[in-house]
Amino acid sequence: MDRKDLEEVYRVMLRIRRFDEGVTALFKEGLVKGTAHSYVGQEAVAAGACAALTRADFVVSHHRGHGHCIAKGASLDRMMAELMGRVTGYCKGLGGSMHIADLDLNILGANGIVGAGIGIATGAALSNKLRGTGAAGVAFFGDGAANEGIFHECLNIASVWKLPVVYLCENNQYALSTAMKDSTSIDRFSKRAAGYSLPGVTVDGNDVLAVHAAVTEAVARARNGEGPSFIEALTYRWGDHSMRANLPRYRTEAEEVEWRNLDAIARFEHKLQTEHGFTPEALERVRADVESELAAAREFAINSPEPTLADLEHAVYAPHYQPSEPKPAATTRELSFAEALREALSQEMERDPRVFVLGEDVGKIGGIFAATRGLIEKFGADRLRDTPISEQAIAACAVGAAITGLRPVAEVQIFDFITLMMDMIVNQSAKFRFMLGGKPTVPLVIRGPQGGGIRLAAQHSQSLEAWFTHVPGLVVLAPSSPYEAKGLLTSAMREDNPVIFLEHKMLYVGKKAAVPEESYAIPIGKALVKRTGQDVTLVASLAMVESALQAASRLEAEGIDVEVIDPRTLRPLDEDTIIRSVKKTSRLVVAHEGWKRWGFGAEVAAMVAEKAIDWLDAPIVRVGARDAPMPYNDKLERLVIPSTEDIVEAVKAVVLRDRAAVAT
Ligand SMILES: Cc1ncc(C[n+]2csc(CCOP(=O)(O)OP(=O)(O)O)c2C)c(N)n1
Ligand SMILES: [Mg+2]
Repeated sequence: MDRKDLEEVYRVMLRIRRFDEGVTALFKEGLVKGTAHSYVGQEAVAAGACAALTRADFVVSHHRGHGHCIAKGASLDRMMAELMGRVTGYCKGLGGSMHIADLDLNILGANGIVGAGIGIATGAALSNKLRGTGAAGVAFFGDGAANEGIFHECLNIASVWKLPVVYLCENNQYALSTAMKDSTSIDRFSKRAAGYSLPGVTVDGNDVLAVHAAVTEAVARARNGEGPSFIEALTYRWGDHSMRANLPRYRTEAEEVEWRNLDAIARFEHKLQTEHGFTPEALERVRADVESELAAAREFAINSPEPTLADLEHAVYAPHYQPSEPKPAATTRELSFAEALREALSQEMERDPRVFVLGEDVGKIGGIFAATRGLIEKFGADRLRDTPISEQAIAACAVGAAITGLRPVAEVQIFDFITLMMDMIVNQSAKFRFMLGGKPTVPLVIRGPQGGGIRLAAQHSQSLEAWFTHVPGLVVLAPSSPYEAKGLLTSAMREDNPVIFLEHKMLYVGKKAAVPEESYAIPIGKALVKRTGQDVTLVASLAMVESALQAASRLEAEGIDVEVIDPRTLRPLDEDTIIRSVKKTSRLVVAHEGWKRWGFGAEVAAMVAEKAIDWLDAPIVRVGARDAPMPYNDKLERLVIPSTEDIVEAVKAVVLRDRAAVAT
């Protein structure tokens, strides 16, 4: 480092310290609310690491993240405004301390979920590798995060794929109140690196030049295609866990004093003066500059307006992809559900080089349900990525890749395994755009087979759509035929919001159907009236659409005229089409395979009750699975899943009850 660089590193360390000391004071004044986590004591880690990076390199931060942002070049004005919840802040006041990010500076976000950033960084590294940018990045995380499962999944996958990333554990020796010695089976985290064939070192995290040297070497390795490295920086936070925390003591005063005496800034000042010829006046000038920057940041933030409800509403979803409905296709063939999915993937991957697929067994064998079969021959192993059995890492790679310019499609081998991806889907992908003030997009698809009917028992047969339809920020698509499968998957890959794409297993084993040869996209949020009728509206999803149509044919013979609606998109729901139909028929039955209680049908029923109760002539009836896990025994499974007969009975109950009333 030359003199200018050394001065800049010093300036960054001071900025970090004075910023967080200022934030602590503002928190006490009530101008910074909620909570924030001071980085004071750890300045050398962020300053040393980021001095080894270019602007194109990325960092992923964590809850104690102000230092990383400042070191990567974030504006103090906009950071301070964010902490005060102002619209001029990095996240328009929607994210706060734990979510500051600036994708233009390749600061990919702090995180309120311990360990999640390790995953997002792994995905960002994959994206940089696939895009051939030559950039690398640093994942900062604490000693506590190094005991999360995602740490292990990601170090493994990054090592196997030789991703350009540096895992930097800021070991401040405590995770909230829990000391490392009480939570960790080894004395040095760097020893874990060997378990993943990575180089691992422990450095003095209060020596900024030692951190800088270690990260410089690791970044060079990453850029050379040699893969990830692990660095443990030993350090100490001076304050309590958070500004809000008011905890009983869990550290001794002697230990706190010992570490304050190892102050990284005082040590660096000494070095600058004794080894690099800096005068006390030169250092004082930097201090004065930093004080005036901070005063200006405080003023900027205090004088900034607060966000409005419109800022909030705009931030939840990026505009949905909206194609025009396909023209009647010149050529159609009969395709199976899997063939239709495969054709959508193939055509879209040809059209858009940003699309790639990852998941367990999706490459060489093309997925256990064959949705990706044969695609590896066409697109290669980089774009058809077989992964380890690491659902968290798969979902994390999708999130990290989606926020850095790619459009990943992640397969969940069986949908029940999505439980292991929940943080990445619900806390990360669904909220990323929102937490960052409504600017970024998160174009990813998570797809896979769900539902029962093929005797796979309780952990391989669930219909879990209600978990995802409940979450603002997600799009939930539910194809009911090969035609819908191709058209909806094409839209999903062009959509700028995270999509949960549900593929019912019975459709995989169901009939072939006519599918246009050319690429086409079905609009998101648009239901299809599959059959028109006058007596009752029957809303059905996924495999229940076929059952509903069969029920309608049977009921026709009994003089009941059923209108069947397939929402196709469960979220955002096409409420207008359903309401219009109910206003015509005055009766509603909803049929789905998920559990009836607290399910998708409950939402449709409540929505219709709120918007059209005056048009209803009969109570709304829901048909859903019995309130039990899926049994293995085939006769019992058939009793749990709603049958065509169940739908027929429900419709009759609604229509005939009403007719009986009219007759009497
Ligand atoms: C998954 C998850 N578990 C628990 C928490 C609550 N929590 C927030 S920070 C923290 C301690 C984290 O320790 P460490 O990773 O060492 O970071 P440090 O706070 O020491 O910087 C805990 C328990 C959380 N936010 N997320
Ligand atoms: Mg810690």
